[in-house]
Amino acid sequence: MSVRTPRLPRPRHAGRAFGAAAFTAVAALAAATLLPTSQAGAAGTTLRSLAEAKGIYFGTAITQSDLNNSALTAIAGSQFGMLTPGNEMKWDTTEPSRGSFNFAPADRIVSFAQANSMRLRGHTLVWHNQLPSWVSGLPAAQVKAAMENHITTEATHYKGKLYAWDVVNEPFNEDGSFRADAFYNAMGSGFVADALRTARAADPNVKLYLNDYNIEGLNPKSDAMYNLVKSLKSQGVPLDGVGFQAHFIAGQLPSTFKANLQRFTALGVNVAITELDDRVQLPATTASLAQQASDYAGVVNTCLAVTGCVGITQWGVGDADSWIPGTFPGYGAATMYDANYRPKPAYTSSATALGAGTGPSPSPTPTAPGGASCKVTGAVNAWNTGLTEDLTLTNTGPSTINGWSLAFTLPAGQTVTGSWNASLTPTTGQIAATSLSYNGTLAPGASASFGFQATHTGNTSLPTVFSLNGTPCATA
Ligand code: G2I
Repeated sequence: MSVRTPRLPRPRHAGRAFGAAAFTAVAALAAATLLPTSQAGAAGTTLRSLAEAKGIYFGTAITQSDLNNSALTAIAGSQFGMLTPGNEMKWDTTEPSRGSFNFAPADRIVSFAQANSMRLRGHTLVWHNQLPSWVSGLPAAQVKAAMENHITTEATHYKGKLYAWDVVNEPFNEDGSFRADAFYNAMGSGFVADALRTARAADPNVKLYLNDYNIEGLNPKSDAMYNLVKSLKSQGVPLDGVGFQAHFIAGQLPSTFKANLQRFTALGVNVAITELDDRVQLPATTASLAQQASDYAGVVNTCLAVTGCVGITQWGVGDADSWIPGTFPGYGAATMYDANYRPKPAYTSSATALGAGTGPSPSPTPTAPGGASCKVTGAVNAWNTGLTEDLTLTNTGPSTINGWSLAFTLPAGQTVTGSWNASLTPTTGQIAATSLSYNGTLAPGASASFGFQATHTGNTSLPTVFSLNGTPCATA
């Protein structure tokens, strides 16, 4: 898949969508209805829908044991649209002894993501940490083959299922020198290009990332990453993006964050915030949580301001799930949800930065030929043989719509297997999606979001023409 160049106009949404206006509609109804307002944090909106309306994603990380926590999974599955397994795709779990692979724990997280129509970031193929001792104990001459086999086997197992892979994690020391780990010691800095090429050979469509911490601002470590990316791009090595972990301390967002992200996108790669948290000294105070809220808004605003910033992932769902207290004694409360999964000020500030409460975009709504009074926006999330499609219908006319039936043609090979917030019939060809009892009334400017799951035989495109009660709708 080609790299999205930073100069392309929005949308920067990684799924396919119609165009810039695709995400200016009112936030989707779907996910928020799964939670009481107190847990969702904002009635009728979710971080996921708000982020997607801005053309980016909001994600989180969970571990296998988190799947047993219903409060956590309810939030993960509704508020977030991207999921990273916290530990389960790392080498110590996936290949604990040479040639013996175990994907069961990560597969459970992949299933959870698919069940909730979330995309996935794979984390991570090559990393010095959580690396089994059999790898670090190998003679140097055998490390390359072991690394390539590990990447090939794991990336093949998840081929077509992931949005992105953190192919190499944390290759640099703080001074910008390469970390002297098993891979660097055996192969020199060329291990990075070799890892990227091996991953690309295994999965031609997944986005390939390098990921590191303390590279958010301009400093020697981010300079090293910048120079590496520049060199890899000039050699034609497959590389789609750079992940900035963003493990921040409240009040210490680097002032050069935006400028730094922009110098990376200028190299022709995407950037993503991959492990966001913002630790405060314990016990947290009203003031420290207010600072944290301001920091979270700063991160959201920075990503929104940088074309080519595709999304933000928080590391863990709530404060109870965070790695921070265990690693930085005296610090914690680093996420947007408290220990009881109640949204904190950082949740509200993030949602506000994403446009919550501002209603439909004030920009003029494009009109289709023939004076359409509707607009349809959508995005597809596809894997091997399946896809989900999220559609939003907006009433752009002056009168209230009472009951709608949206007609479109499914691309050849797609067969509907399920739907939400609309009834779809038949399952192939010319489809009518009809409103349900609770979403048929659309006042001027109002939207209804619905979607469906389908199987496909290779063509994963969106339908191109939609008509509402017989009149064509604008799509961009
Ligand atoms: O350390 C925070 C993150 C920094 N960037 C890369 C991430 O992959 C990393 O994640 C953390 C996990 O959140 C922790 O859960 O990586 C840690 C290890 O490097 C993970 O901690 C480990 C514990 O150290 C082990 O004792 C434990 O067995 O988690 C393991 C599985 O629960």
